[in-house]
Amino acid sequence: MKEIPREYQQPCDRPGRLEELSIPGFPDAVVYLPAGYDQSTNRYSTFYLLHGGGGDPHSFFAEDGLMKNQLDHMIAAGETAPLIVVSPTYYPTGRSKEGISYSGEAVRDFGPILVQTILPIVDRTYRTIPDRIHRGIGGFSMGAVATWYALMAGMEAFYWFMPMSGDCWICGELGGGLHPAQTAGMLAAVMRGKSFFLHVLTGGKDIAFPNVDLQMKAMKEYADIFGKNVKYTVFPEGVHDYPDIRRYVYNALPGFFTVDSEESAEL
Ligand code: FER
Repeated sequence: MKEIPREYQQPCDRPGRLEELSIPGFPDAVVYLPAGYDQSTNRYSTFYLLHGGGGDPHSFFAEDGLMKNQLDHMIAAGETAPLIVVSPTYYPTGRSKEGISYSGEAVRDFGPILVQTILPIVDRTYRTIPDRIHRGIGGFSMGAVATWYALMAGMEAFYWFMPMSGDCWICGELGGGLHPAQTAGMLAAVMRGKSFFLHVLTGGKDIAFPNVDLQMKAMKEYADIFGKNVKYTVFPEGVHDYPDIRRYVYNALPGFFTVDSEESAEL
């Protein structure tokens, strides 16, 4: 696991920009547009990045600028091709409830909403490449739980998946840890016969580690489905917080959107 170069914390001389995008029924999403977006007619891959429990679209794109500066530098250095990053929230406008069970319901409901409602809005508003080979999704903690739900609802819409420090709750709260075999079976049923790339990351000192790890061990049983197209990375010192998550994004994003158009024609 590589460290983020220190200078990536500072503003980049080839900066992208952030703007807000309205989504009916939800607070505005934050959208990262790469340097050159406004000066070109290029189309870009899109990565959906989902915040952790209790957070909002500004959790990743906070005023500290760290996530934005990191993306600017990664693109400027050619570590990842220029891309659009969309950070929506799975909490509807005016939510009154709090807590992990409510979050579990919110992320479950969000999977189909993201695929059916939000993707078309993004594809209408921005110069995306609107196919699954150029669409990825990842998130932190409850955002990882949301990523697994989006996968279950949207194998047709996404090719690239990056759940970070969160398990799949299709078999209930903390289900990846409590019901690993059933969870793996449900995922296998949905992903069988599909092309995809799944990079799961977490930390050895992360509160979600046991759940994620049990789920990943159970998924290994399906070697025909979860083979070379699945990567599982555990950062031994990693904890359940945004600084380590930014580091996972730094390490995993260069492996995304790497299938070229010739290959994708066969998929
Ligand atoms: C996990 C997945 C998500 C987990 C915790 C969460 C402890 C989220 C917690 C929260 O948002 O409070 O596997 O393990």
